[in-house]
Amino acid sequence: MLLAITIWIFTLITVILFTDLVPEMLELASGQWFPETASVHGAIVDAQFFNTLMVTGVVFILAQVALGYLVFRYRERPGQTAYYYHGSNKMEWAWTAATTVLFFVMVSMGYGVWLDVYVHAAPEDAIQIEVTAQQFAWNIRYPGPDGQFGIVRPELIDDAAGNPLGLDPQDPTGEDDLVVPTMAIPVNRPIELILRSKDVTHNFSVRELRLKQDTVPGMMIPLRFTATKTGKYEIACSELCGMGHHRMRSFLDVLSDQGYADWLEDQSEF
Ligand SMILES: [Cu+2]
Repeated sequence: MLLAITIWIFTLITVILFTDLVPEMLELASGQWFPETASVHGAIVDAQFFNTLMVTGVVFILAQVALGYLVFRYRERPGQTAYYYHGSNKMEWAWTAATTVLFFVMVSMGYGVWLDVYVHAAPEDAIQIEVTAQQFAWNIRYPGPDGQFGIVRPELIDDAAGNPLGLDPQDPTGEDDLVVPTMAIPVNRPIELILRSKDVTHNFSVRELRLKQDTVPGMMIPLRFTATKTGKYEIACSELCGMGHHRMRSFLDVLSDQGYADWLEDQSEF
């Protein structure tokens, strides 16, 4: 009896902790869980997260209530002895099927966002930006006015000489390439990032954009999004990548169209 009640009480406490109620009472800011979203797909990701939490929450509560009930129902009583029961194949089929259906329904709800970020080609007017991670910095490259990235050669990489990507000076398309340590983009414009890494696996992550993607040596991984709010957001490396991992960060400035144009002009003056 005591065990059954304990199970129910723990269930209740868990549910309360997961709602906004108690964190607010404890004066933890209710928005502490997620920073406000700043991208088109971010709102959908949040909705998906919320729906998943609701569905799993309901299943969790039902399962715990049933567990407590069974503990209570089959408690020790005089004259009652335990016996072996193989279980029900029918029931096992039923809940396995139910879980499978639930899983596929939830996957299909989030699938569109996944396709937009990783699979569907970016719109024509998307701005392409290359992001190359290295221990322990981010190199952000813009193709410049010609819209084309210059050729890079690994053997030409020379951090000390200011050529961290190994840009080939023989290649004219690379002459106007802009390589900077922080990223700036215009608001409400589709962006296509191309993620690369020079050494080990890093992870490009911006919380407000709801983006988190590994950068893998030897791979060019596309990441497409549209920022919806101007502001300054942290770009953090979210993959433990070595001793300096903690200081591997940069910033993303989401600017107005004019602000972005001004920023580009400022950069090319160097
Ligand atoms: Cu890193």
